[in-house]
Amino acid sequence: MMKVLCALYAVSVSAALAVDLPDVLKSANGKTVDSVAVWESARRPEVLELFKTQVFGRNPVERPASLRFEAVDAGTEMLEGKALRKRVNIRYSGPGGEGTIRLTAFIPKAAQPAPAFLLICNRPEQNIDPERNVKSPFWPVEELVARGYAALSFQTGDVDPDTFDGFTNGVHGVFQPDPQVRSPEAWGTIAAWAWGASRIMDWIETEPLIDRTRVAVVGHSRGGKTALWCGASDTRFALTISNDSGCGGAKLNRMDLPLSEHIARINTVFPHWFCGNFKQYGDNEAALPLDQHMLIALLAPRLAYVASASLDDWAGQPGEFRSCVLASPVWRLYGKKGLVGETFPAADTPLQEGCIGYHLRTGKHDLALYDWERYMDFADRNWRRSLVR
Ligand code: GTR
Repeated sequence: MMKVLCALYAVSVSAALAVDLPDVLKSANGKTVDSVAVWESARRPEVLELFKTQVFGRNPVERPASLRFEAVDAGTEMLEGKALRKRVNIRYSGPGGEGTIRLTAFIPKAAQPAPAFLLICNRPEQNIDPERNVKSPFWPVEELVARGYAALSFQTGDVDPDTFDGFTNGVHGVFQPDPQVRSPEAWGTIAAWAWGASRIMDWIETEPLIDRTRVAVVGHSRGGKTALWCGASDTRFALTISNDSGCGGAKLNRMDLPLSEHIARINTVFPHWFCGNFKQYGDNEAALPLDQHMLIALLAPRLAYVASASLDDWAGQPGEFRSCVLASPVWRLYGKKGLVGETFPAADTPLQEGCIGYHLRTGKHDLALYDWERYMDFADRNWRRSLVR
């Protein structure tokens, strides 16, 4: 019986793999991209534009002239003196009003300027408790600091509420106050959250205690989709980490994984996450001029990491893995290795040799300490850090 089931699984995975996917190294004009110069001058901008116009939407503004940083806590010793905590209100205004992103940063004393992990927090605020009364594995500040990393986080709801409000609230309302004139290419909520992470990078660039050249952006699930778009559209992030990001994140849209989320469903349940144009691809994946491996390819030649969880079929784990394999040729153009390992790995055996890391954690849809530990291992390895333990 077991053998039959395994055989059936193998058949269904190989059937799911036999899909016709757009080639990341073939331009819309049919030309094969065979050099970094052509990738950077032509194909990469073309792919980035496709994700802007067809998936996440176009931002009306990048760094607004009105952006300012207000120190709420200019530096308090925390974690028994091992870290300095800073809190900053990142404020901006536009034609429709103003907004504030509240940033918390714990910077280790032992390693300054410190490399950093910025968490896009899509879970309730107690997960990122600045006082450390609540210690959630979702943001393990103590462990990050112990390994010499600064831990930064902000709440997605500060940038834009996670509800379909007709794009009147949050940063949408600040910069595009009239939703009546919204184009099908206008930014959705995921793009807005990614924009918020970029504004934090604007602050990092002013902070001498953080090494701006070694900053990772991390997100889980809807936050993972956001991290990928953030890293793709803002090349200041040296490492982009997608944890269980699934549909609209790392998972291939065309791979037929019946237990996983599909475009039609995500657009119905979360009509505010993507741009208007993305709606046309529900139950019509074949019409997409892209697939999600091309989103990961936009991170090259920087570092990328995709993680899945064994019980998280909804995120389509083999589709998340396969995207990493199919994005890898872009790293090879640079003479680097993308993902090292073409076979879907067993649980808890991370693949970390190339510039793309991948692991499948045993367990459910979550951002767990195991995930963070592997992300830090990958950063240690690539940033050639002696372990500060
Ligand atoms: C689910 C959604 C997923 C994922 C998840 C989450 O309901 O279908 O795409 O983003 O939420 O964010 O936890």
